[in-house]
Amino acid sequence: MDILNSKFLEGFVRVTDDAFKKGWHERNGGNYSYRIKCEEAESVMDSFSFDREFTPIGVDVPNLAGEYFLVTGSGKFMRNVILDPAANICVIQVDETGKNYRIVWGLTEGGRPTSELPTHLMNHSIKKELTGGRHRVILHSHPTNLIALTYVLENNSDFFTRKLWEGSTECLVVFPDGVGILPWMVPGTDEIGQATATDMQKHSLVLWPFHGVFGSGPTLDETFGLIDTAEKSAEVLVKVYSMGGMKQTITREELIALGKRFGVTPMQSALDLYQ
Ligand code: 2HA
Ligand code: ZN
Repeated sequence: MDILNSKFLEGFVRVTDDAFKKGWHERNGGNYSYRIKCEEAESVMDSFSFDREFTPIGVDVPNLAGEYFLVTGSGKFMRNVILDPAANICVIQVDETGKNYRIVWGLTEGGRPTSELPTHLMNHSIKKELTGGRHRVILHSHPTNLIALTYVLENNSDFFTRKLWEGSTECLVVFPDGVGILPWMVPGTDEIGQATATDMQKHSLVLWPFHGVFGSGPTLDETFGLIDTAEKSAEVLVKVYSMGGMKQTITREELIALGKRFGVTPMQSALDLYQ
């Protein structure tokens, strides 16, 4: 089958377009990757060509050896993906050592995979291991309200998590493991990739202050929904702080009751921060 007719590519393109329309992807902002299932890769193998050289990833991801990923292109605009997927995204294959990759499909007008490839692959590596292979998606976007909050709220994982849980009742259920937050760092480097991957061991959402967010999940829908839910809460919080701040909120006891009702274990240090 031509990869352009595959369900997984169609799903990937739909999410890039939805996210652009949400206002998360100005210019070339943001980058997405999907770890393709074996049977999906096999079904579109005719579309791949294996004549390019492998190039270094910059990091070692031995547990991703041989895997195929659908990845957005460096410098490509998310809004153009739907118009011409083959020119704006690519499939890469990781080699047998987990140190190198090559493009096997896409970027028909030239280019490289996203500048954040080291962060994407390190996050895939960690999440594949931690979830027994369940997580397949890493999304990096620039949602306005989450970014705005990083200028105003204390940049601390417990505090940020607690406020986002308070910003909408569904949040604790959708991300009980809370959000991680890094110090400001230069994007596109192995260092920020390593720091993000370390936080991804505890959370499925990691904020980059004054920049954006990384989300991890099992499917494109789940991961898009995760970021969308956090961003919705951030929008409520921005409005609340703009109106003079909280006069009342969801209490610690109520958050605990939510966790019990929906069978999730909320991040303890965020619950214990205050009453
Ligand atoms: O793709 O978002 O972090 C551009 C970026 C870099
Ligand atoms: Zn970015």
